[in-house]
Amino acid sequence: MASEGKGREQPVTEQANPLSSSIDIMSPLEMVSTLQACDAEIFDGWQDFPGMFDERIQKNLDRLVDIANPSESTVIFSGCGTSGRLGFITARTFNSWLREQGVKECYHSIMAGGDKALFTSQEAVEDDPVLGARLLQEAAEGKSHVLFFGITCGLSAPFVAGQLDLCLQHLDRFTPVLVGFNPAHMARNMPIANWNKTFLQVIKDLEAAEAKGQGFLLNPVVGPEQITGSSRMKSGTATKLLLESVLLPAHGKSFHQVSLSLREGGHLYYYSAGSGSLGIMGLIDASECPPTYGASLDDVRGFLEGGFSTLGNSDGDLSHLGPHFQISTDDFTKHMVASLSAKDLVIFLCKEQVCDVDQRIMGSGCRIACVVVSTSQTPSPPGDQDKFHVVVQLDLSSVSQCPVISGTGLWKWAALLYSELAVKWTLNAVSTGAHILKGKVFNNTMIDLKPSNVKLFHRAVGIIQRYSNLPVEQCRDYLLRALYSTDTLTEDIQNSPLAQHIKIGASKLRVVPTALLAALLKRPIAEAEKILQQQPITRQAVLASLNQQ
Ligand code: S6P
Repeated sequence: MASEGKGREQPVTEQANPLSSSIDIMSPLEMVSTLQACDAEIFDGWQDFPGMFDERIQKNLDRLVDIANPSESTVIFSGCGTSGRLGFITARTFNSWLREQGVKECYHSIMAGGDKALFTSQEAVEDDPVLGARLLQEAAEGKSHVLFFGITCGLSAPFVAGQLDLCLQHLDRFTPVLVGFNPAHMARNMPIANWNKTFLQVIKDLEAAEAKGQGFLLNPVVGPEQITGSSRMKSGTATKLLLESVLLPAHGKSFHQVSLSLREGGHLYYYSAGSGSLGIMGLIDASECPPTYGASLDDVRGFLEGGFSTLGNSDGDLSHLGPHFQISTDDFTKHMVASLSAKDLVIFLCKEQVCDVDQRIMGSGCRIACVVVSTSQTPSPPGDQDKFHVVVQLDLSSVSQCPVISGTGLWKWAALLYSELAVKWTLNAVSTGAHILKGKVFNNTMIDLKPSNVKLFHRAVGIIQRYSNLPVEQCRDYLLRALYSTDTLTEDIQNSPLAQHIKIGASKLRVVPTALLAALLKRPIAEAEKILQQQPITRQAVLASLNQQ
């Protein structure tokens, strides 16, 4: 069976970053500097690969600024997981800008898995190229020209491949842009179920279109992630920067303006107090924790003042789908406050000054922190900071001096985008640190991922292989044994389609650590499960087991 990267170079987005190889044993302060050092590679580049400032990338950005004329074109963003969410928030922000100018909205976003995937991960949809193409076709209906941004950090999502392929078949109507962070030759070259092309083949067609100015590949290399494969981090940031690097000047031209809580079994809540899209960054960050760290839907959650009406999603209020779709701060007060305990941490996201805190939250004994983003040059009164255990001030006022954005009217929007980025960095650091402290990371690899789609299944096999050095077939067997909690892989299991394994992988806990431990110790699965029950911190369990051998 083919495996991710077998016989080929590992894509950069799947490699381990040498700078963070000891992040699992760092102090929180060291963790933050390590996250920062890795983030610096977004701008400084990585090895000899073409980075953000590469001539081809810059030329493509310039061309796209010309094409993305908001009064003339329709712009559609699409992606899976973080990539889809960042497309959503970009469309949302730039549509409000257009509304404010009295111009018809031109931005749309497609999120694999629909609106509910904005804050609960729906990983399996990522593998469906036919669905991707169908949704794009529907979104593009009646439009004469569509500028399509397909976002897939790993150059791997079949959902996006299907859409790019549709565009490439109809270059008279579509201009496809692929946003991702691997060199083209590292794109995934594995057969895609129910389809006749690999991602690499689609990229070859896109490169041919690029040569004729009919398509674009925006794929600067920004180096491996802080936590291996966690593309929500650097790749997510770079996605946001690339999209905004096109749209901010395009708009300017058109309008002539220029975890400790988690470790103790508690919860982390982001509470957005009137901070609009900053609260959406909280929802996005929270939604990433289940697929990235195998966290439960309750571990990290985001709440937004105004709920769905602030979110502005196309399907409207989804709160009837269940408690995890109840996302307003009113829902938080109604349903969550009663169960808050001293183990929980509530982080308030505020603009300009710290916000008021409901007495019931204060009285619950939970820990409260505040992230305040200020962009104004006239500082607001600080507010009552004493009630918070920690206040993090993100002062962005000096960015307004930057000559590129000092023109009339542009600063307001640039300030919003910078604020979102600053909040993204801060919350990514908080949730990453919390999960490291909870023991989800070994060296800088998240080993407790859920094998819930094809990419994650192969990544799981790769993790077991990296640390056990066993042949890939044996690693796959260990993964199956852990998935089915058995040491006997019957013909039935062996012959089941990958989709069946993935279905189980979506709900089962600690599959990869169990498989890895069993592989390292050559012990039965039941024994590995027992060891991990006694010592849930994965590195300690692995090291203790190795020491005892
Ligand atoms: C990654 C995140 C995932 C990815 C999704 C899309 O930290 O958990 O949800 O965003 O799998 O990946 P890609 O490579 O197509 O952008």
